[in-house]
Amino acid sequence: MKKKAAKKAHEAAAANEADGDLKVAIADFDGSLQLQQRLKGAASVIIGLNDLEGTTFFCTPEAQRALDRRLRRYHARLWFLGSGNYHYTSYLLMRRIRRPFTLVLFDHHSDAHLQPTLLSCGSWVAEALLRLSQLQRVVLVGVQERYLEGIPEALTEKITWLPPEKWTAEELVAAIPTRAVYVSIDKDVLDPRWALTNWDQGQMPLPLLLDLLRALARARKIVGADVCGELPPAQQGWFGREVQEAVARNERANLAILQALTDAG
Ligand SMILES: [Mn+2]
Repeated sequence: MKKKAAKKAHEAAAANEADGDLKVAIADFDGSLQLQQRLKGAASVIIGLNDLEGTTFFCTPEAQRALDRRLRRYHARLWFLGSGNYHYTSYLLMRRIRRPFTLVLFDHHSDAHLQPTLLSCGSWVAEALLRLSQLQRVVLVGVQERYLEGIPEALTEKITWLPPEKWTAEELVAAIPTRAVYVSIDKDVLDPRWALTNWDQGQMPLPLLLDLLRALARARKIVGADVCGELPPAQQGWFGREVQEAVARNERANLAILQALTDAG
């Protein structure tokens, strides 16, 4: 009994905190954020996850249960997830939302292709549309048109794709039918000038992304957000100057995104 009550109080305290300042969490799957000292300084918590198996690209059911258990007690509003290989974590975070909401996804890929069995960085949007009853609509910003091919037809009626000429605050807000919004940002949406990831990238300039985020926060209630698209250390090695420069570029983008979401409250 006592234990249960204490746990409840702890959870309530965490929830209250989340309503005030923007709390930032780092889910450290791959060490890709380890060199981003300023970003780490801005985080309330860094959750070590690199001992979990079955989490790269795909998330096995066992890994999903373990991940859920580890993340459950943290109520941050902004999550940094490392490289795009772990983008499916957005699905687990959105599962917590208890009211009708819209997912606004800034990504070069749609992440909406169903895989037969596993949750993955390419399927999580499809899984969310199929399984999360509170998710009313997905708005895709920055997705290249060819990546819309192959999305199951049953899902497309709940997806709005904004072509480049509609990357404006007005068009974006008009596409969102709910007050509550969850924002997910894969930095592969950005032109490589502004960030370097391990996937092919789009052409969005960072200042445009920041403008859209501020407009979103003014017009709607952002109930949660996440950012991925770091360079995975395993693929790059940490010591070259080019890698250092890429990490610095990604950190600048991350801090600017954090700032845009903080300004807006
Ligand atoms: Mn993605």
